[in-house]
Amino acid sequence: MKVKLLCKAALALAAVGLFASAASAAYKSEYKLSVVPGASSGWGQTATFFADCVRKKSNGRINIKPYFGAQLMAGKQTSELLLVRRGAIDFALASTINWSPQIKELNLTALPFFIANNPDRYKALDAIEKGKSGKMLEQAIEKTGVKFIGWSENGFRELTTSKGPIEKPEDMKGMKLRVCGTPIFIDIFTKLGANPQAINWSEAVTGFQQGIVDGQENPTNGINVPTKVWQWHKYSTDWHYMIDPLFFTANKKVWDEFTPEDKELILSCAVNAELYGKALSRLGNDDGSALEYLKKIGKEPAVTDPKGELRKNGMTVTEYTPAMVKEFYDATKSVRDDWTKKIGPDLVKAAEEDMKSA
Ligand code: X2X
Repeated sequence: MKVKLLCKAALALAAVGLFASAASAAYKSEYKLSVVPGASSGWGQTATFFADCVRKKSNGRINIKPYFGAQLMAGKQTSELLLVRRGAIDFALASTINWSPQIKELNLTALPFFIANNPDRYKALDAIEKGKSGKMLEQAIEKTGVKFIGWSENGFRELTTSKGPIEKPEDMKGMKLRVCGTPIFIDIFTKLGANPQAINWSEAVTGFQQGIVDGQENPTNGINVPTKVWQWHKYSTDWHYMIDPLFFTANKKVWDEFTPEDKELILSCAVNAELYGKALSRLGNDDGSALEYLKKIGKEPAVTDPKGELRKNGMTVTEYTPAMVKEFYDATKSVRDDWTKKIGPDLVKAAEEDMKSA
């Protein structure tokens, strides 16, 4: 009897072993991770951090390779969702901005001055991501047939211009500004009297060199400092008008092929990558805890004062007071009203409630 039981147990163990090795044998030799900007951006560094973590924890069994500069979609950043769904891309560290043309709910964090109008904008954002509205966003992403893995952050988007400074809505009149090809941006800047030009990021930098626009908007830490924006622009308007949360995502079939243990492993790396990515994004904008965290994990960056870096390179940085934000908040009311209808009033209301609880 005992022998029989032992035999059965051994057979069962062998079956599990076979199954597990069959599953990992089926793994691809490389998983492609899509990233829109370059490797030195905060976004790019977060993607590398995640891929390294997964490779290390899996002893090299799971090899995720970041592809920077939107190269997996030939520069067309708003095609990323389609390519992840089709399986041409396995993983993406995606931006809400680039996926919002297809997933209208993702315009929530692009509502102008919606989050910036809170006393603590990072707390407000975290409350959204952890709250009911965050769940609704995750569901909207997964409804398209991809796996949501976890949040990260490109950062609050600040305006950099060759003309300036911009202190009130009137100062924006006629400014030719590069934006990405996402409709809400056109509405915001048109409403403010500027002249928005939709250009993919892959072509934008050459455009800045050629001076085809007067400015652009992107996060200071994540993009503006790494691209040395001072080469083209002399003013940074720190109005925090919207934030660009990033999220790790995977093709559903690719995800489903991982064993439960490997899914856990990947999810745990995403948790660490979120902490790392947020620290990079918030460095110099918080009470010092971002820098402390980066030091603790041995990842202190070369530039620890990104705003100071802009000033050091000759830029005028205009840091908005709540009263200045309020003026822009009022000036963009009709855009928030229109887009609330498109995004879904229930989601916007849930986000307002989440932010109140922050
Ligand atoms: O295109 C941009 O500005 C960028 C790099 O921030 C995004 O992909 C949203």
